[in-house]
Amino acid sequence: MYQMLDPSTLTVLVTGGTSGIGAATVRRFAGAGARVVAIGRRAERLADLASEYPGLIHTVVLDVRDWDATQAAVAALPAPFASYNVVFANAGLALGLEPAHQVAMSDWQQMVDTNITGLLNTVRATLPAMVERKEGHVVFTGSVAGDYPYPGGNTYGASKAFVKQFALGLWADVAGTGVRVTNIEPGLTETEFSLVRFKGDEARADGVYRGVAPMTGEDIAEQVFFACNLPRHVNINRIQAMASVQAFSPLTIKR
Ligand code: NDP
Ligand code: 8X3
Repeated sequence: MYQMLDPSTLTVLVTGGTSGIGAATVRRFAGAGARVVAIGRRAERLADLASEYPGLIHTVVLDVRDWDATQAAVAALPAPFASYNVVFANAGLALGLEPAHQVAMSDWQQMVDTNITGLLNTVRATLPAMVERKEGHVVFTGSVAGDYPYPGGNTYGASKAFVKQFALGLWADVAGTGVRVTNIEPGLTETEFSLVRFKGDEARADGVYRGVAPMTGEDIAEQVFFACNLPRHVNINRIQAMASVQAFSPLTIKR
């Protein structure tokens, strides 16, 4: 019988825990007996989540774009949550689908600040302690958008290409220290992602998923759970998954 890790030995720090993939991952791990640090900006969402698993979830209201606040939040974690051995750097967003010559500069800045700087803040604030403890796992939410370009994906896709390459570089740095690194690259997944991308336009967001079966936050959480519970001599470098209705765009010729 193959021996997976016992999830109750895991303490999982999840950024973007208030919604979608992150919230599903919080529930997946806490439901299996792991301790979870759930992080996001929306305090009420975090409180509701914590009430579902009394004692297992510690919540932190944090904007990951803020380096000082991220460092302070990690330093202030109480026992036993301070002994985290999984960090799921998942917080992120896409804003708009405009072509590069029309997009609002503030949208590009927010995506870079969150998807790149926020992710780096999360890693730098948490990694040294895991290396010191000789046990840990950094998991990222990349995206198929980091592999395959599409019109209007410009900075969002580039930010996820950064995540892909950073994950490989990080693995090159920490392999052999006891810390693992995995990049999860989902495709179409129904969360609040499109509502955020289209700035609250519910009809447009719903239209993305209408008439098809997208993946769900739970589908992605299961992939994170699998990668983290494999025995410690195994490192999954990346998992790329698409909804079974999704595929690549053809190359185009503009006439
Ligand atoms: P959601 O919008 O449902 O969740 C995004 C999460 O990120 C929220 O919990 C939000 O929390 C958090 N977040 C955003 N900005 C910040 C910030 N500055 N500081 C802290 N937390 C922040 O979308 P998803 O669950 O889909 O997105 C999760 C990740 O998955 C993202 O990185 C996204 O790019 C990626 N992804 C999504 C896909 C999809 O099709 N849905 C496919 C591939 C990748 P709060 O607002 O409370 O701060
Ligand atoms: C989200 C997937 O295809 O909407 O990262 O960019 S996609």
